[in-house]
Amino acid sequence: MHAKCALITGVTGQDGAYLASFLLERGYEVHGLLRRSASADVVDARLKWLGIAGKITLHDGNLTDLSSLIRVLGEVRPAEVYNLAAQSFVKSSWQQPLLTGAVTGMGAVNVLEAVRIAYPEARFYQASSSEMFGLIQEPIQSEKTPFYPRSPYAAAKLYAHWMTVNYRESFGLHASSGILFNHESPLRGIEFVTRKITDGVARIKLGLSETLALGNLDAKRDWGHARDYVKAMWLMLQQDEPDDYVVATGRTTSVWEFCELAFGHAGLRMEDHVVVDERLLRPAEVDVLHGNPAKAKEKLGWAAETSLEALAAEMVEVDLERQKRHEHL
Ligand code: NAP
Ligand code: G4F
Repeated sequence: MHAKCALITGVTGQDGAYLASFLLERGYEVHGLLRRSASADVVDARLKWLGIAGKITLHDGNLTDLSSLIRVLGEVRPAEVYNLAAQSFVKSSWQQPLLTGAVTGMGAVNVLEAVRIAYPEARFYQASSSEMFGLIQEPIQSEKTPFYPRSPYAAAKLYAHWMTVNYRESFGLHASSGILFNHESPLRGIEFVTRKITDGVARIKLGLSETLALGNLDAKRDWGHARDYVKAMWLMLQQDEPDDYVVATGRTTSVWEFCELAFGHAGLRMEDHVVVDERLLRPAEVDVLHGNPAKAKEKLGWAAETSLEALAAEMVEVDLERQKRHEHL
């Protein structure tokens, strides 16, 4: 039987790596878009960590280059396209607003255009974000909650989100959006707060440093495990009709509380090590995100499987091993 074929943009990122692994386990032929880098030796580190680097066909391309996307879509003719590529770090989006708009916003439209022009039979997934809720308009956010983006990143994601809806309604594409709340893992980029904390805990535990500087400890997020969340992406593309879904755990926790979990797992007290550095505060903060995943549960049969305690423990353990072996990711 011919394997199902999927194309993932952002395959070298956290979610791309877990999704590729998930699809390979289900017998998919997996293709990924790879942007050219002068550091080609490190760019597939996450795929190597999961032991799948040699199992994916990589194609040279960039979200800002429509011609490369049309070429890859035409060559691969995938049944499913997952658009995960983005400038995804919110804080950087104030320093690079135009690049964030070009990649995170217009880049998604380039992928939609490539699908429409080169292979409209493909089902399309857009990586939308809970950041779009920003200055929250309801205490618990669902698909019906109005958006209020608070960063160039969130504004770019909102544009991409509505363009996905528009291509569905205008051209009949099977285009779905997952409004995913924060999800983390040992493959999370080191600049994001959970990974920064678990890496910091490992360094302090091993005597490599004494303090960890953080920004707003009162911010609250609905944190899940990336491994669980890629399954929701796949389930959306298995539905007869395309749609939009909130994907979340339904539990919100402060940065402070995540620190307590991570430091506590290593037998440390966060109060002895965490310092607040005002330079790490953001020009506009998203104070709290708290998702309602009822629709994903009802229509997709999806629910988060990993507790925050288990997630923090896994991340601390992996970072301890990495620091002991002088490995970096
Ligand atoms: P990530 O680790 O930052 O990965 C981003 C990926 O995009 C990387 O593979 C990166 O390639 C690629 N990329 C960046 N610019 C590109 C360009 N111009 N052309 C082609 N590829 C490009 O992000 P993630 O955490 O896996 O998130 C995946 C997606 O979900 C993103 O769109 C993110 O905004 C969205 N999202 C994430 C979360 C979350 O909590 N993780 C929640 C909601 C939505 P390099 O490896 O070369 O840098
Ligand atoms: O880990 P963060 O940088 O993630 P943020 O901004 O919530 O964005 C992530 O989740 C979004 C989904 O809601 C994605 F769309 C996006 O791509 C990304 O994956 O920050 C989380 C919170 C913020 O409130 C931040 O101000 O942690 C706070 N924080 C406190 N100290 C810090 C720090 N964040 C970072 N990165 N570094 C700190 O030192």
